[in-house]
Amino acid sequence: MFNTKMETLPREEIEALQLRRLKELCVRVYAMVPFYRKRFDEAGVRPADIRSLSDLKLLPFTEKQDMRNNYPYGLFATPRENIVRIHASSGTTGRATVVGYTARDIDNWAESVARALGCAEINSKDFIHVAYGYGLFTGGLGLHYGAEKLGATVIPASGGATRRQVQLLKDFGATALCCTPSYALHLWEAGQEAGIDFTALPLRKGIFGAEPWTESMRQEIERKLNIDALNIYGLSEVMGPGVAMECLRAKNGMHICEDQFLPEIIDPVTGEQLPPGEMGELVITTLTKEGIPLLRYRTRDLTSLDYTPCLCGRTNARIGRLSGRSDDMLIIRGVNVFPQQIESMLLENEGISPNYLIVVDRKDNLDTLEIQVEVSDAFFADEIRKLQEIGRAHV
Ligand code: DLL
Repeated sequence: MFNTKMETLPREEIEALQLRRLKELCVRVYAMVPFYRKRFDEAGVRPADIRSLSDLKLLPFTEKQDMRNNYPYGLFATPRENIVRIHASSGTTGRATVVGYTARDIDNWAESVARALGCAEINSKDFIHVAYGYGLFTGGLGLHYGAEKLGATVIPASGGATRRQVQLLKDFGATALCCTPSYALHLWEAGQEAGIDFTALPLRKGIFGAEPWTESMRQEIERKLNIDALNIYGLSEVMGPGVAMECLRAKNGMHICEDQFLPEIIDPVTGEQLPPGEMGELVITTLTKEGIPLLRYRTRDLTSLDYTPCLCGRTNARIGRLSGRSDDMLIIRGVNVFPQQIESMLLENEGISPNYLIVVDRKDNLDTLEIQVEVSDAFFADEIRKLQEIGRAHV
């Protein structure tokens, strides 16, 4: 297992560490990020007012929109030359949320992913097939660096080319698979077509996340692939995968890396903190990040916090399986999609009315998204004009 110390600290020690890091964080963002200085000043709070973890509620929230308003680098808390990596997640109108990592951020991230893999009882002897996309999305590179940190062997397959992936799983003998849960089932189906029997492969564990999934889907994956299927959570704004991870022992909630991420659950309407066990919106404060630290980031993910002892011996709090979002974001094949993105594309086309229907379905275990639109006469006139022009061009 990896760095069990941080995973098994007594509660008073975790909280003492969190408080020390929270105080430092407030001082740093107040000094380095004009956005936060303004927010502190507006709320009449000074970094020195944070004397206990319960003072967290005095601090302002950060929202996805704040990141967009400060696109691309406005929330960075360190000079740009210290940033060694950029990731981004999709935005509504072309403005992505951009995150920058210092070398230490990358190292801390790798450590939290290595710990996540440790939760799955994966070790340096494992062969880890990473089929999350590599690129601006944090899934591929996040799992990659974590697996390397653990000393395991990484197979950086990335997304797509499904038939080939199935062949690689067989030929390279991966023992662990990292991808979205729906893609795991899609791989299984491709295996069926190619005559590759997953139950005969050395594959034993799956690290699945980046999209919502259910207990019954877990059972289906475990049965079809003959593996243990475990839930991993994360979001690019906060870091990427590895913010929380389920342990193999209990398979009951995802342990948060509490030395790096301070969790709260709030009522999404009033913003009030809710007690452990109550369902609400997950809010995370990053305790170690240098590139783009975030105070009380509203994830919009709905879950609850559990501080009761876990069978595995880890003392870190757990979040339950995510049960939806408090906004209207959709996750299609692991990609975050906002209806507003679709709307702004539609509005660019003359003759298409702003009334539309988004139909989300799942076919062959892959999400599909269909957009039904209303078109006006202008659209047809345009189309006919275009056809006439094309016709003329061909004469
Ligand atoms: O999806 C990071 C990630 C990569 C997590 C690989 C796990 C594995 P984003 O693209 O920023 O980052 O999307 C983050 O995805 O706010 C949730 O709504 C959703 N999500 C992530 N993990 C889970 C999960 C990555 N285990 C958004 N269950 C989050 C349900 C999840 N939803």
